[in-house]
Amino acid sequence: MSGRTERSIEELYRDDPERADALAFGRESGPNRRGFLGGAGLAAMSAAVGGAIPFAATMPGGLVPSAFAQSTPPAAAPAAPKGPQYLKFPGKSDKLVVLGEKPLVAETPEHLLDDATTPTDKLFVRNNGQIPDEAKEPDKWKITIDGEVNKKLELTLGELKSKYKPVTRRLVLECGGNGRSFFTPQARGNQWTNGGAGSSEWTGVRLADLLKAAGVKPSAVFSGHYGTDPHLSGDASKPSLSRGVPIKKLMDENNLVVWALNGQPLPNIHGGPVRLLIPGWPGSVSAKWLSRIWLRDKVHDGPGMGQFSYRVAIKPMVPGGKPDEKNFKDMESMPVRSIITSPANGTKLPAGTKEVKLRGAAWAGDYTVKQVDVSTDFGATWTRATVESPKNKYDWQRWTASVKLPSDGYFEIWTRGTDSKGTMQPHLAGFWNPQGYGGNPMHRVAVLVG
Ligand SMILES: Nc1nc2c(c(=O)[nH]1)N[C@H]1C(S)=C(S)[C@@H](COP(=O)(O)O)O[C@H]1N2
Ligand SMILES: [Mo]
Repeated sequence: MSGRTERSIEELYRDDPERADALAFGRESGPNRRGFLGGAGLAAMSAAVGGAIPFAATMPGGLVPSAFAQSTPPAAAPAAPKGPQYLKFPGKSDKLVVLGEKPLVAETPEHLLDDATTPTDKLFVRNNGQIPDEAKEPDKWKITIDGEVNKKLELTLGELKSKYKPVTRRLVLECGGNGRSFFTPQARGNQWTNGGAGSSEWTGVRLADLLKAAGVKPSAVFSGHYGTDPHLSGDASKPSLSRGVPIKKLMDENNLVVWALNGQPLPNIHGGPVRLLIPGWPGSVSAKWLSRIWLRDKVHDGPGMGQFSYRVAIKPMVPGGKPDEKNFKDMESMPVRSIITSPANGTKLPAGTKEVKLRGAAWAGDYTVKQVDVSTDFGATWTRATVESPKNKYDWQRWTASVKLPSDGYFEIWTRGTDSKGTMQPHLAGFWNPQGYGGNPMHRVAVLVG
């Protein structure tokens, strides 16, 4: 050992993952490295972070402590990047973490989701294609509702604003792949932790009002949503993404055609001047730069539909195994998820700290969150958090809790949400699928006391 002392395990991993692995596991990084943190490894790690790990005895076998898990590059990655890459984009926080550049994708670290209403600069960004140029005359932006309707509807944004009743709601927008990085083996796609979500104030008109005006025919069973963003290849005839929902979900009165975010005109990067917001389901159905909603007499087949996109296995499959398309169905409601938004992962607290106040958020797709529990001893014992009501349906729920610590040392704080159906967050991302949907294991933050 070098004798250096890091401030936290997180930093140890961030600055020198190879050395951190060598300390913990007694050898270089490798595919089998996950899963065993031996007594010697633990002692080496404690020495390196300058603190004991008091609850090591109850550390579940096979689990990598959160501080490691969150900053260890996937075993299959060719070159370990040295720490996260931060977003540089006008109007967006430079603390968002870039997950992909082409297309541009960036997530919000959990501790930046500490506001009750997610500010626009902190809301995650997910694109599948190119980012279109900003509309010069937003009020002339046109959307069309056609297909299985009595009367094709063509409306400008100006007409939307003047002819229909505007509503403002705080709604969770969450990427279908949120939590993907927690799958083992690694699933295909952007490696989201928990930061592909936020709850902001959205203003627009109810989609249901527009559908009523168009007159939905009984033959309409599904929708297809279109935006104007060019395909990554530059081929303008190919949509970058076009998904849809069954008619029952489409008619939900909580769906909005949106033109403002947190009281300001919807920024171009978030799909301005007009986007769809269909809360509770994968974000991919909430088309940005909305140009058309096509009502169809069969399931939609645009890019992003079918095969393994936004789909989960009907019957559990072997993790990493060969998927059979017939065993897949569209992901609908997002699963229950709770996050700790304060303290941040890797926080160092003064020696002698005996109590830590926690803040967080929890949400559960189409459902509500009925309970949040927190643990400081790897789940051996749990403390009930105080969970607020959502501001309106499809909002997230803020929660607070206070936990006691028995001594100085390294602790992990875990949070576990339970939805209104009684479903809890699991310890691990289960029900593996090739593109990694539905990963919602408990969120864990590491704190070092003293
Ligand atoms: N036209 C269009 N709409 C889109 C996308 C896209 O690539 N093009 N991405 C979708 C996905 S996958 C998500 S998660 C959300 C992200 O919205 P945001 O970038 O405003 O956070 O937009 C959805 N709407
Ligand atoms: Mo997404």
